[in-house]
Amino acid sequence: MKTVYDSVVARDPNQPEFHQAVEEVLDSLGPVIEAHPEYLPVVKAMVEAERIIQFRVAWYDDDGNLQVNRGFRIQMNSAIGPYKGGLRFHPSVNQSILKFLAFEQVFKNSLTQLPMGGGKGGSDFDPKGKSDNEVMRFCQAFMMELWRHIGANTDVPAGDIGVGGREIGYLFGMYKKLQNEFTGILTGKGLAYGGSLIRPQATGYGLVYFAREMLATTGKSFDGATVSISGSGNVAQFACEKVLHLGGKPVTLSDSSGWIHDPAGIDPEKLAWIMDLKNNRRGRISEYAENFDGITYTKSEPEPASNGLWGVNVDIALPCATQNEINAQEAEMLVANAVIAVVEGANMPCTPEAVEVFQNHGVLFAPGKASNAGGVATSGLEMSQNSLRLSWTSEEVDGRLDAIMVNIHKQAYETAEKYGMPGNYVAGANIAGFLKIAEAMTAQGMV
Ligand code: NDP
Ligand code: 2IT
Repeated sequence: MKTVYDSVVARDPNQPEFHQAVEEVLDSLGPVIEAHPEYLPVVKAMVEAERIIQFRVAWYDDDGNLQVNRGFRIQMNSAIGPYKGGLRFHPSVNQSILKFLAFEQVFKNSLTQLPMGGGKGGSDFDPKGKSDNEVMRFCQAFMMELWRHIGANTDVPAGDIGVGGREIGYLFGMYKKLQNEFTGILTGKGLAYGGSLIRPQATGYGLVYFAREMLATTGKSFDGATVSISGSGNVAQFACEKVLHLGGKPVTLSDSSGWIHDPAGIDPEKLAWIMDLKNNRRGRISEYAENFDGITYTKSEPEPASNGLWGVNVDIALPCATQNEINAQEAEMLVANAVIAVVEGANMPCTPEAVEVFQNHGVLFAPGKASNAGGVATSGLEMSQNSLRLSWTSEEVDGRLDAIMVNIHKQAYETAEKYGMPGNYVAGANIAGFLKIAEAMTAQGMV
């Protein structure tokens, strides 16, 4: 394992986020390789992307100036199905970040038990502050290259940071025009053109369903629990909504400029106001403090340091913004306040040192690849509906999502027990996700 890790670092020394994601998985796989030495070659192959596409995205802004961005698609692993995973539009996007996300996606998608391989893509384009027309022109320019690399049976992208319903619509329209085919090549589509009910809610809802299952193992629940949530985008908003459904009290949210603390709790009416602020007006979370009484707003600099958000005394923490947003010191703050559970809504929001703090103090901790899998799982359900040319009801999709999250929890929990690490959801998720891929890759001759 050490040699695999060393070769990953030697090949791409400037990819710290990718190294971090690989190291966490390799640390978990020791007992599996001991039991199945025949799977060592699988590990060696899995850390190398099947294909990486990088391309120029040239577009004109509203002032008529040429803008040039970089576009990517990492096609990481197709052993169990077409590449599947989101697109991220954020100025920080580079190969390291997309490779870490694509690598995690492979395990996550395997855990859903749906036939989806893993991929991720995006651009260093920043949608913030751009007009709708600029976003549209960018999306069209991006798809002018991406379209030749994707397909309903090849690679099916979706949203992630900076890519929501608006962007998916523009991307889908351009694909359809180029390919002259109406097909399920993206998920997270609008309901009017092949989207699935509950897909917008799915990551946040699924996260809370997973957290509910974890809490139940120790006889606890969301009822009456205070909850800190970071981010205020797609995942954070619907995590907040589901926490409210289950009787919890969300007290924080954030964006890249700062965070708010509402000790009285973010109720459904305030959440509706936030959804309008973020999804329609595209405003900043600081406006929440100006609009409601009794709120503290704290600026976060430099991002993504949340500058105290994790110091708020809560029972449950749901980081839903971005990678590495909880470090060891912040984990210590949560532990000092006797946090019961930390459940990752974002991908890799806790540093390895933070995870160690939680595990050493008996805090229930779930890695994003298990707890945020509800989004991609519901994307899988959208793909099924597109293939069937049918639409299921919200109740049907939500019921399937809940069942999938219960099953992922069960797999992670039971696998950790089986391999002698009870309660270690990181090891459980990594091993359970790996075994299915390993079997498929071995059967297919490791091509
Ligand atoms: P959104 O773009 O809808 O929201 C992201 C939120 O996080 C915003 O509030 C944003 O603030 C904040 N944020 C983003 N980057 C930073 C940063 N560098 N520092 C501080 N705050 C930041 O994205 P999603 O809600 O879709 O995604 C959030 C996380 O969940 C990501 O890690 C994503 O990979 C993960 N995820 C998403 C899924 C999905 O279905 N959408 C599925 C599974 C995981 P601001 O607006 O100021 O940038
Ligand atoms: O990180 C993720 O799982 C996502 N951004 C969702 C991917 C998808 O294909 O729905």
